[in-house]
Amino acid sequence: MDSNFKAGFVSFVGKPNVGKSTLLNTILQEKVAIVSHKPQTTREQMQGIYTDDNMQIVFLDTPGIHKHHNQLGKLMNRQATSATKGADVICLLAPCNEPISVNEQHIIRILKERDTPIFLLLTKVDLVTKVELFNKINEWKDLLEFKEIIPISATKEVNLNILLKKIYDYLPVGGKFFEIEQKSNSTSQQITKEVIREKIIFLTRQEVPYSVAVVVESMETSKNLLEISAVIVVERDSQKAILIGKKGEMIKNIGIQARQELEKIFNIKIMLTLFVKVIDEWSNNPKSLKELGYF
Ligand SMILES: Nc1nc2c(ncn2[C@@H]2O[C@H](COP(=O)(O)OP(=O)(O)OP(=O)(O)O)[C@@H](O)[C@H]2O)c(=O)[nH]1
Ligand SMILES: [Mg+2]
Repeated sequence: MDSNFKAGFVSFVGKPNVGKSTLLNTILQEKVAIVSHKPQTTREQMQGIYTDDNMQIVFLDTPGIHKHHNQLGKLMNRQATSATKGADVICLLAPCNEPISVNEQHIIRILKERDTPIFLLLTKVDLVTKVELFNKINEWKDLLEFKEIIPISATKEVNLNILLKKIYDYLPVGGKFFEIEQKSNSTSQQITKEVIREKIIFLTRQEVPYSVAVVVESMETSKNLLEISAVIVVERDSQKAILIGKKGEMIKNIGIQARQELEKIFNIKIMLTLFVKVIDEWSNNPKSLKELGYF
């Protein structure tokens, strides 16, 4: 093994919608996490693995920390907070184009208790002027003892190499945890569930995405066909009606878009069957949360 090779864990934390999952996908040059313009897209901690000749970084993408109003939100926050423990570097992501929020003040209080090196990544730098960026850095710089403050843009790929170089400096020397070609720790069931959920987030409005859980019931390959059966769980009959849509148009579209993306990911022809089921208040019921795979 090269004696300078380094490997370690880097957590992305921040309020919802700041670009944590987008940054992960861009660094890995592969979509390992779903992304949307709506907050609270990521629900569970997930790992994305970056490997080059000098290092392996296991990134932990986390749900955005927010003021929760149900049991699911509480679990999401717990997932995000636990990702700050055991990391070699914590990256706090905050958007350049928004004022510091109550959620962020809460995150700062949590991070003050950690003795891990913390980087501040000021995201979406493509949306602000130099003066606005300068003011934003001033607003943030004394709130925590940041080892680095790096303005980035995931969509315009600004400063991502600098970020990787700075992370390298803080990683311990050691061998890799995963094979070079492995980019995530997600199972095919998890990928399927997330792709279906992503299509629902894009195709439906208002509160529906927040009341949706997806359970993959079976995945079976026969000859050259992967047959997937999944249940979309919502909380109310009215949401079920929205998901099915007029003459079943909505559920059909969700199915088509999810199938097309999954065929690309798994590189096989897919038959996807979707069912919709109502479980009252599942997002606020610990027993239902467990049954739906949220621990
Ligand atoms: N302009 C601009 N938009 C970005 C950038 N990075 C992310 N976005 C957009 O910001 C939105 C949120 O991105 P996500 O990656 O889902 O954010 P997140 O922090 O993972 O959000 P949660 O999972 O809800 O906590 C999406 O619409 C992205 O396209 C960026 O560098 N520039
Ligand atoms: Mg996310």
